Amino acid sequence: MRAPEFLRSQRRLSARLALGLIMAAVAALSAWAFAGDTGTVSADGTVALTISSTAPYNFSMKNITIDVGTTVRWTAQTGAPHTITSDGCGDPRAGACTFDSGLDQTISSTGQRTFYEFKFANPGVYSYYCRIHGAPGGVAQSGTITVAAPSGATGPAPVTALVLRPSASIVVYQPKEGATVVGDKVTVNLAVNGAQLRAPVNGQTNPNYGHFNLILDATNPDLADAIGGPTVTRANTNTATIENVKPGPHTLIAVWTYDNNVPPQPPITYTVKFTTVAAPDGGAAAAAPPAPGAPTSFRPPATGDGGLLGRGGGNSTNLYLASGMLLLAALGLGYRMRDRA
Ligand SMILES: [Cu+2]
Repeated sequence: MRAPEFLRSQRRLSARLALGLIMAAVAALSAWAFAGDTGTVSADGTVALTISSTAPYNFSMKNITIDVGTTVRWTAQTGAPHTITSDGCGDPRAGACTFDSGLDQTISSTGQRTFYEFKFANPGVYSYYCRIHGAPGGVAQSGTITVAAPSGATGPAPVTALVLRPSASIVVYQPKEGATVVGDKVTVNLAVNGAQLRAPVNGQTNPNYGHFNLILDATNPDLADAIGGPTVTRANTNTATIENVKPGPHTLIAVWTYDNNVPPQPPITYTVKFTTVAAPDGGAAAAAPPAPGAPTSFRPPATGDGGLLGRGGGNSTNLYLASGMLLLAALGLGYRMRDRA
């Protein structure tokens, strides 16, 4: 007998978390192996960094080591807006908010500020990121400035992405794994546990908030790239509809992102494989409401300690399930009556 769906989800999540831990450890080690680039210090004691001209944006040197008293200048190459923000400004767990160019006047080659500079007067390891394209902990557009004291001492290593990662998990209830969906519209029901859903907010990486990004049949293995691509459906509610889905097998990856649309690392995802078939009349709009006889597997998202992954009591889950089915039945009836009118 197969384990209940929520148990299998948990196992998948555990396996991913274990893999994520290993990946994060390797990433942390390689980041430190590459630290030590000294850049080019000009006569006036300034190190120049540029920001790549095309997405995915990043800094010309992610990890550099400089002497106390050196000024670092970041210069934009294109009109794309960026910020230079120390990790603690986005997540207090990462430490002090030492510098932040801010969102109100971003760094861009066509804006009023084409560069940002900061003089590092104290030894330490300063991790920073772009509020728009990165997140604290070395996620996406980010870097580290190691400022060495004359003795060579630098201080403790920065807080990693894994430590700062939101403690959220997500689950897709519909379509179910292996389901067949009739029509070219796919209704997706999903939920998050351990964080709150809200509309995207520019520049925010609060670990307690975020939204879903639904990627259908991703061709780009880089999730962060895929999120910026054409196959993504963004959702800040528990239901989303993907339209114009061609008949055939599909893979849906739901990705949880920070408010600024950047996925934490390792990513928080849930994957479902399903198949769509054309509606009998060849028409387009057969999927919502569900066609007669189609499986109506829908469970409304539990909230708070109800738990999405079986942490809560089974009875309340069944109640939710029953009320959800009733709600769907009522909706279906409503649609049918409306159709007759
Ligand atoms: Cu940026």
